[in-house]
Amino acid sequence: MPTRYKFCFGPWNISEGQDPYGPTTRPAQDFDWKLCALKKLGFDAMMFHDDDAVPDIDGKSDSQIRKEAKELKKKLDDAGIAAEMVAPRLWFSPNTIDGAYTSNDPKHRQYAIDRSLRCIEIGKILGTDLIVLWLAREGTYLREAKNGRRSVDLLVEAFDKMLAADKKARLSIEPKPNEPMDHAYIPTIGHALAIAQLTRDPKRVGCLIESAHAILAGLDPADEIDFAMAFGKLWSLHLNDQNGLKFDQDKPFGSTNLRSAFNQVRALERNGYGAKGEYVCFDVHPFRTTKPEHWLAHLDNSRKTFLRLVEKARSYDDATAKKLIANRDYAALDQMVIEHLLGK
Ligand code: XUL
Ligand code: MN
Repeated sequence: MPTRYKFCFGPWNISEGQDPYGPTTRPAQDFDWKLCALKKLGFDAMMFHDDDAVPDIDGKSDSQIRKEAKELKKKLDDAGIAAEMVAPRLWFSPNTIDGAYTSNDPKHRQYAIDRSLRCIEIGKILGTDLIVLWLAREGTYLREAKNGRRSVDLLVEAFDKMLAADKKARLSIEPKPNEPMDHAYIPTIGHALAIAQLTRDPKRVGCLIESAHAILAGLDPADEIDFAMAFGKLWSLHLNDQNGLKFDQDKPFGSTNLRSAFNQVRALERNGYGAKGEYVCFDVHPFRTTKPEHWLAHLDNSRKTFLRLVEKARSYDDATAKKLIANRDYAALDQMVIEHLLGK
């Protein structure tokens, strides 16, 4: 049975256009507007940072957090929208300036763990066991500033505390090789799956692949998908695009390299991604130039491109490809792929 894919994005994907060099270019919209937009576009789920779910989380008590998470759950249920995951935002607070789980300050490491446990509680209330860990500041600007071996131990210690706190929670590590750090400690899927083996419950530590992050690591996102799925550990996905080794661009899926997007879709198809309920999420942003009336196009377009590429993957001439491969005629194979993507 071919997969019927389910789609997802986060409130941060309807962003306002600010960059390090200039202010917003679109007026802010509130959460209800974004949820309504998600529903109108026909998406199935929303992904959350802990403070997307409960704003100003650090200033709130546990009971206040529970109350607000329950209110959000009701809102999502009423809209018929699922919460795909919750991710602790461990890169904004003054307590995470020097990293979170790997900070050199023990008080700050404790903050990161306490906040992660709160995030797991929010996930439980929203009905998701998936906790995404983008380890934004777990790395260095200056290699001598931290001990890399100790940082691995600290990461494992933090993951173990989360796994112990909730026997159902699954940790999905989202690697990114750089930005904001010069070098991150968990830059690739290989690192994420290797560190999983050091934890108290490796079966509950998997990964999330973001196309742009793989490209920034100089890797092919399709190979990363095949690798993670060979371990049964691709639990979420942030499809987008990236033009070379620059800042994290979060372009619409297929915007830079349609052939790479095609190969990512082929990898998802051959591994049965989605069969266990996994969502296809688009971690894409509108261009800064986008007018408010075109604000959702990057999300709608990414899904359209994805679905067109699913058609292309399913109508790919496998029999001819096999013959060309057997004859080592890769020039003809190359042209066959190009013509298939161009259409007749
Ligand atoms: C950062 C990134 C994040 C994570 C969620 O590059 O991709 O938005 O996906 O924390
Ligand atoms: Mn992402």
